[in-house]
Amino acid sequence: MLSCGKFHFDLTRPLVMGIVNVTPDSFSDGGHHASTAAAIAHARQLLQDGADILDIGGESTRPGAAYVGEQEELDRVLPVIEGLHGIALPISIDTWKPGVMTAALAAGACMVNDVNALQAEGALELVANTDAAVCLMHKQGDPHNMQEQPHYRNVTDEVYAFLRERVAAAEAAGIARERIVIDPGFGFGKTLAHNLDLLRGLESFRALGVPVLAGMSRKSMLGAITGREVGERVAASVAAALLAVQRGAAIVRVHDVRETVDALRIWQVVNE
Ligand code: 7PJ
Repeated sequence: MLSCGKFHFDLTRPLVMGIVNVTPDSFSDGGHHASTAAAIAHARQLLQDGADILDIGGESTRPGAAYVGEQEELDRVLPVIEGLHGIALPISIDTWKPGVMTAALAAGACMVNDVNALQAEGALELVANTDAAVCLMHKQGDPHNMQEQPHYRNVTDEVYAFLRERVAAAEAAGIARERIVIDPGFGFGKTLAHNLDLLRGLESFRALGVPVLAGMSRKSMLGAITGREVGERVAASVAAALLAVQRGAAIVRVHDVRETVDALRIWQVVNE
C-alpha cells in the first residue's frame, strides 16, 4: 500500500514514475516560459504514455552537476507544478531542499523524492505535517564528488542499514509506513560493481516492509555495460527496469515511460 495525498496504490502491479526534468531556457530572457511549457507538455505526454507518478526536478543530481540555488530551483519547478494542477496522477518533487519541498507540496505535489533521505534540518518534520509520500534514497557523498572514490565493505549491507535507519527516523517523526518508499540510489556514489551488487540483492530490501523504488534509467552503469551514449540506452533501461521489478521493485523511475509500461505489461501477463 502506498498513499500520496489523495492517491492510493495497492501495489498489486509495478508503478512507473516518469521523469520530468525542468532545465533552464536555452534563450534566457530572465524568465522560464519556454522550459515551463516544454516540461508541462512532456508531463502530459508521460501521463498519456501510462505513467503512474510524475517526478518533477529542477536541480540535476547527476555526478559532477552544479549546485542550483533554492530560488532558481523554485522558479523552475513551481510554474510546472501549478500548470499541472488537477492532473489525474500524483506529482513528486525531486529535491533535497526543505524550502522547495514546502512550496512544491503547497502547490499540489503529494510526494517528496529526496536523494538525501530527509536528512536536511527540518525535512522530516515538514513532510510529517502533510499527507505526502516520501522516497528515502541512499547516496554516498554529494553529487559533485560522489563518483570520485566510492567505497563499501559490503554495499548491500551498508545501504540496507542506512535505509533501515531512515525509515525508523521517518516513522518516529510521524510519517506513516504507507507513505514511505525506499531506494538504494543506483549511481549515487557507486561503482558499476556496487550497482550490480545492489541490483542482484534488491530482493533483500523488501524485508524493510516498504515499497522499493529503483532508478537506473539511462544511467552511466548502463553505458558502461553497453558502450552506448546516454541517448541510446532505452533498451538497456527497459531491461534494467524489468530486472528490478522481477527482484521486487514496486516502482521504477524512468525517462522512457511508454517502452517501460509495455515491457512491464508483458511481465505482468506472464506472471498471471
Ligand atoms: C534518482 C533520483 C534515483 C531517486 C535521480 C538521474 C539522476 N531519485 N534522482 N532515485 N536519480 N529516488 O536520473 O540520472 O535513482 S537524478
